[in-house]
Amino acid sequence: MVDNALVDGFRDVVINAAVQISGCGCGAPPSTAGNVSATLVVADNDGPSLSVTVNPATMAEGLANAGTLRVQRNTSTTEALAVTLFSTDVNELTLPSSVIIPIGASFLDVPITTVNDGTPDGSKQVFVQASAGGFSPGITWCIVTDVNQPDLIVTALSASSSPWAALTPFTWQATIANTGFANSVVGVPVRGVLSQNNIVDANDIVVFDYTINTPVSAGGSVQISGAAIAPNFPGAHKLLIQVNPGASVSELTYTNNTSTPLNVSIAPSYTAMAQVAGTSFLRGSTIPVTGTAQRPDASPAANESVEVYILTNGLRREVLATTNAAGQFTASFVPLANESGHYTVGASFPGMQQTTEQDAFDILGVRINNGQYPQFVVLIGDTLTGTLSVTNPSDAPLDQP
Ligand SMILES: [Ca+2]
Ligand SMILES: [Ca+2]
Ligand SMILES: [Ca+2]
Ligand SMILES: [Ca+2]
Repeated sequence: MVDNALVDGFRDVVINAAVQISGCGCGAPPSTAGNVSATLVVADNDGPSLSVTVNPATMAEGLANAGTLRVQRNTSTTEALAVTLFSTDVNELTLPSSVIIPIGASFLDVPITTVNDGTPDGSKQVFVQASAGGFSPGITWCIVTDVNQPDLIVTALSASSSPWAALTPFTWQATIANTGFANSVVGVPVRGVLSQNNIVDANDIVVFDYTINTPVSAGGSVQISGAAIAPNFPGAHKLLIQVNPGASVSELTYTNNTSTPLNVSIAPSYTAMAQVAGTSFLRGSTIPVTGTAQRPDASPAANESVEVYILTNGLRREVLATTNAAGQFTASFVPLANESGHYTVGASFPGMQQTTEQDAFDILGVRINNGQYPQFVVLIGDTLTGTLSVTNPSDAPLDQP
């Protein structure tokens, strides 16, 4: 859902997916949400609006104080505000039909009552809404269940500060909470991945697999931590951890098992420097490039791939080389037969798209008539007069003998 800073009011959006609600972290139960089409009402939060959150997202049946609905306003608190509350399924969840956010308060916490319906009906999703005249309503979902199962979620994630050097260890810490109604079994898996988005999927790089070696008691939490090796993928990533990634352990909801992403980055495990012997070359020459690669501790980066990049006029070309035991490399840049101009060169860990100039050279040559074959129409015995452009695209003067 996009927060577009416009006063839109209600809009209907047809979705075909499992719904995950950011406010409560809850979603459609797996048994009902597999692949359904539904109309999602997108409420506006620009202008006077109410927002609602339910805590916890999953509640047991038959409790007078099963959880709390927080009703929040985004307007001045100088007056009290009467709010109407609505539950889509009063056989599962009831709320007071109206409440008043008092003067001076921006929100009100309302107790939620869940209903024992006397039938083994599993987990039910209930939609709750708060509305008031002149305000966009607040909407959220929660789950009312009679299933005696755990519900594991990741409530905190941190890691040693990045950039991490590639191929070196980093440490991570997380809190796994159980918001369900039974203790979890021993041995629930936890997976850590590096992702480019906020979802654990097949494109991600798995950085660790961990096993929780204690039960997590209902209503309780455990701290877990470990060390893992930063993979050789320099750049920006999101660290995500997911508890019970394969749904191998039964729990109430599987859509709330992934952590909030933690932005991290990985630095290349070595850097490289390139140089070209000489400053000017004749057209058609192969240009020899040499250099060295080294680790962050200044030791040689032996037997590693190095990308040599050659830049001219916005064109970037790459030549791959491999370092020897002393971290040295050689590469050959073969220009096109007729090209000339000013070139800059550098070397890096492969794939970084670097453009930093480490050395420069010129390929000498002139460009006549802007690269077109000159054509002249002349009569026999006539004298032709005119001009022909001659350009020196290199930075080197062409007045040397
Ligand atoms: Ca029920
Ligand atoms: Ca029931
Ligand atoms: Ca869960
Ligand atoms: Ca991903």
